[in-house]
Amino acid sequence: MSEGGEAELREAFLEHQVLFFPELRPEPEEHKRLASVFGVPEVHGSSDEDQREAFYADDERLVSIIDSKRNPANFWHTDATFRERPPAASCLCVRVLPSRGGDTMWLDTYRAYDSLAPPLQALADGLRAIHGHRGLTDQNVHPVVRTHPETGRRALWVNRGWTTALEGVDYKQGQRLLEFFFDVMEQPEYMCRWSWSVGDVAVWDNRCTMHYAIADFGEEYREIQRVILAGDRPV
Ligand SMILES: O=C(O)CCC(=O)C(=O)O
Ligand SMILES: [Fe+2]
Repeated sequence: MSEGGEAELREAFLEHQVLFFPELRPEPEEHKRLASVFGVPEVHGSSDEDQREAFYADDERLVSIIDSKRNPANFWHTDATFRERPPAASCLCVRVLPSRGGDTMWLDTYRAYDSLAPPLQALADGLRAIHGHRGLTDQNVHPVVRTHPETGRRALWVNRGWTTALEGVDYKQGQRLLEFFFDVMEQPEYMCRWSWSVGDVAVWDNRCTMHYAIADFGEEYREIQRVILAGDRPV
């Protein structure tokens, strides 16, 4: 791909937050190359910080192959926010599809922040949240409102999957506030849904989106190939 083409893709990525490449069917090396347009591939989490079991399609362990049945992601989340430096982006190809179902949804967390009245934005701006489940993943504290390092836009940045409490806030009060933020974020108006064909690739920005892998395909097999891209410490 030309340098101009890559710059255009990066621009579209920052503007649209999720990009789709229908039926690209990339081999692992091609997948890594495509993902590299959007950042620096990093090794998939080791099992002690991420429950997922994975096989690797390459020696560097940058391309993982994951069985969706054994590693469901049917909850709203942003990838590995329990890490100190969560992945900036993820690039996914669906290799095996069930006979029906298995769509994925994403939502725009900039719009969730923008929807808050100024006093509620100020409340969110002042809070920090704890991410991760002790014994299962790392634990780290991140701001509830994240400023995107490239666009400068602010996004609500808590998720049902990994955010467990608010720092320095009474536990019960914190749970109510988190529920409020999740409700603000999880609006159909902010969502898109992709019905996969085999070989489709999606790349999304973890700094301003959440996603949900719909687990509606019973006992059927579904397999994904995935590359994650290194990220900054959220500010
Ligand atoms: O399988 C999917 O559609 C998405 C799974 C997921 O959450 C991920 O790969 O980060
Ligand atoms: Fe995910």
